[in-house]
This record gives sequence, C-alpha cells and structure tokens, in this order.
Amino acid sequence: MKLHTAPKLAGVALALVLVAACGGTTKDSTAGQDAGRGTGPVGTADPNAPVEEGLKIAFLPKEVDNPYEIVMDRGGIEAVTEVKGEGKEVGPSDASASSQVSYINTLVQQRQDAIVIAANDPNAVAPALKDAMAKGIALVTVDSDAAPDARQVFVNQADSEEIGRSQIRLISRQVGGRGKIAILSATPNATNQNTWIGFMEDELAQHPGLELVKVAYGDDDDQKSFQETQALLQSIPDLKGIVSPTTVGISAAARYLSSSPHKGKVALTGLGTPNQMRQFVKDGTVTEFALWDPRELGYLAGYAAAALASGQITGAEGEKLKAGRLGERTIGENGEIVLGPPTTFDAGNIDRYDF
Ligand code: RAM
Repeated sequence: MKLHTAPKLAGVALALVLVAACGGTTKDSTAGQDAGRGTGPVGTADPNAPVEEGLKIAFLPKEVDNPYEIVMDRGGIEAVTEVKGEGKEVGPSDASASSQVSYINTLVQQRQDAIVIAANDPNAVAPALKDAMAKGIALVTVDSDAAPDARQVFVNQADSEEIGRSQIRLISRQVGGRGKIAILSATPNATNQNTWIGFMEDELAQHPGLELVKVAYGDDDDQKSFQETQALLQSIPDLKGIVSPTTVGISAAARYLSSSPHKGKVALTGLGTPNQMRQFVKDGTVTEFALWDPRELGYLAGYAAAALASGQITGAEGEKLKAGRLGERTIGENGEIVLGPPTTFDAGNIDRYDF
C-alpha cells in the first residue's frame, strides 16, 4: 500500500490549477497539501504533474567517506538542482547495519520532501523509513535496497542477476576456469552485495572447475579490506582469484596485491571505479573489472525522488519517469528502475573514463 502517495493527487490537482493561474508551481504553493500526504487512499500517478520547485531532497549514503557514494550523491544533488530543489547529503561514517537510523529520524524531523538512501541493511532501516513515508516523505532507495515495503522506488544500477553472474564469468576467464576463489565483500548485511553474491553462487554451477572457498567482509572500510585480503592470501596458499564486488574492497585488495609477490599471479576482479583502479590496471595487478557510472545512478535517483514527491509517479510498475539527460525510464516490477548495463574496463578502454 502506497498510502503516502495518494494525497499528492490533491497537490497535483491544486498544482494544475496554479499552473493555469500563474504559469508555474512552487514548493510553497502546494505545502498545505503536502502536510496531508500519507493519510489518504491509494492514488494514481499524474505523469503531467509539474515537478514542484523548492523540494527538499536528502541523500543518505552507506557512509560519507566512500568515494563511490560521494560521486553518486553528487549526481543526485545535480538532478535536484536541475529541478530547482534543495539537495543535500548527510550520513554516517561507517556502513554498519543501524548507522543510518538516527539520520533518517533527523531528516523526518526536518520535514524533507524526499529521502534517497543506499541502505546498509534491508531491515534495520525499515521501521524508520516506514515512519518517514507515513509522515508524507517520498522514499527512494538507490544502489542498495531496503525491504520493498519500506520504500516506493528502488533505483538499481543494473540488472542484479547480470551483475552477479558476470562477476563469476570475469574471474573464470582470468583463472582459466580452474581453482580456488574467494569473495571479498562489503558488510555482511549489505543488500546489494548479498544479492549479487547469491547470483554468483548460482553461476558457479556453470563453472565446475571453480571452487568458492571463502566469503570475507572488508565492511567497505579500506583498512579492513586490505587486511582481509592479506588474511585470504595467507590462509589459502593456492588461492587463484579474488572477486570483490565493492569499489572499496577491490581498490584495497589491488593495493595489497600490487606490492606483494602475488601480483599478476592471483587474479583480482570485481566492481571498481576506473579512477581508483587505473594504476592497478597499468601495473598489471588487475586485467578487467566492471562498474556503471555512479554519478548517473545518483542523478536518476534524484529525478525519481522529485517525481515521487511531485506526484508524477507513485512507484507502480509501468509508470514512466522523466529523468533529465537520461531520458525516460519505465518502472519495473517491485518499484525498480534500472540505470543500464555495466561497463567492463581494461587497459584498452580505462583511460576513456573519469569517475
Ligand atoms: C561500494 C559500495 C556500493 C557498491 C559499490 C560497487 O562503493 O558497497 O554500495 O554499489 O561498491
């Protein structure tokens, strides 16, 4: 039930009247309607509703020091600026399960119009997010989903199954289809990494020569990821490859490998930013890895938040989202919007990317 979306219809109706009357709508002009959001019956979207001006949209990353999340939220704020809103980023300094809860509560008190969150744990944040929605705040998850009933829309970077399966295909190619591999993940609770790892495990059935011997967790902390890499190499002497589906993990693992005797012998792939991985591709530590553009991911989420808060979309399957320079996207099953397929980077193309 998307209780929080319905009273926007009243806001939309009023907005349309205002458009007719004065040629535009602003946040203040519909504020009275917004106060009632979250109490009426389920509504339908009005794709022609104007995006309200002055929307307050907050971005809550997994953790504020993660370079990937910084770029993503910058892209989100860019979108909010384009629609004449006020965007900001606030968040915890660690990616632990409950670290975001107090931030959500503060954003509710501040009466933000929308929250865009990369959830550190699907369930730990759910009660606070549901409270936010009940109070009329539009809720978007991006990058890492929360429980589906605790948000309206999930902006996913790419098809989760394809991300997971392609990670195993990459490592299989790099180790010649045989040998022990390990995964260096982010936190044990991360929705996105756990979803991808599920598909990786599934894909392993197609690669009988590969043996997944351990899943380690670097907690999206650079130092811990570095140490976990060292521990993997010491405890599994015949390890052939590491898959790290986190930009923090793969860059720390590459740094460790690049100055160790394992460089070029133990394969490393995963999800990394070209800017963090460039030197390790050039020095032969890494041959191929993948990612999407985090700036565009945040940008898409910013547009989704503005469209939700303005009643253009409700998060129902089939609705269309107008997303600035990205054009139009259709909302899929379970309120999911997908950015697009990831790119695989190697020595031949990495210099063409700057993020
Ligand atoms: C890290 C985070 C983020 C993930 C990327 C690939 O920055 O875990 O959630 O999407 O890696």
